Amino acid sequence: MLALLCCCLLLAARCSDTWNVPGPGQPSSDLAAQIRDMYAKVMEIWRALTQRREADGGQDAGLHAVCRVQPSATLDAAQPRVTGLILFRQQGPGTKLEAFFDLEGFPAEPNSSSRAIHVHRFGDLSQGCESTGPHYNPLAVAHPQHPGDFGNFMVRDGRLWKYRAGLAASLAGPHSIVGRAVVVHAGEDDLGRGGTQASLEHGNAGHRLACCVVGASGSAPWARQAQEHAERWKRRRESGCATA
Ligand SMILES: [Cu+2]
Ligand SMILES: [Zn+2]
Repeated sequence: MLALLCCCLLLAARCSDTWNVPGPGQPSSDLAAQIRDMYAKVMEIWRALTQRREADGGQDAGLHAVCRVQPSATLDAAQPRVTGLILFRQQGPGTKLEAFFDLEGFPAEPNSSSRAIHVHRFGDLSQGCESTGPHYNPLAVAHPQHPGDFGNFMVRDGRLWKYRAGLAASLAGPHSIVGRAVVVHAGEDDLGRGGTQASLEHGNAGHRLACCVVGASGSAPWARQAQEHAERWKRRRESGCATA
């Protein structure tokens, strides 16, 4: 698209210069006026594209999505209320997905625990996380080869905070996860090694604590999270140095 615009710009600029003063055998002033109009329109489209890129965060023109995690509506009172944010970025179609997971509300156990997170088929929270259906499985393969099998995440002091890259899910194309649900489970994913049919369907990850629907977004939430992530790592490094 941009390459085409560049060609049009060069052609229009060249024609506009050449035909400003019509001479013998040169196109009429009508044609010159049409070319100048075309040039002006191309410039207008170019400016609009540039402004849109700037409004969308400048250099980061990839695909983005957000998922605001809420406790399942069908949880009983004894279950932890997990909330937070999951952000996705994909630099372009065909590239691997990156994600920030930032969740809190898990029991603050003395030892860290491991919780499974997956993409489920439906973005339907009408019956809490139960109505999100099975794992999203567009290629009819076994767990944990589903595109949204994000695996296990360590929870420390009731908090899950992780950046992951190289994820197989996509925000574009026929297997896009936009509009589908992300589910946070109470237990650990056995990654298909449980020796049962259930293990090959969902990894025996326990009941559904919390979930959200993936929605397309601009790049601003990702940029904020990336900055916060960098600051947290800096604080961790500094506190590590101070105690070393
Ligand atoms: Cu799941
Ligand atoms: Zn799965």
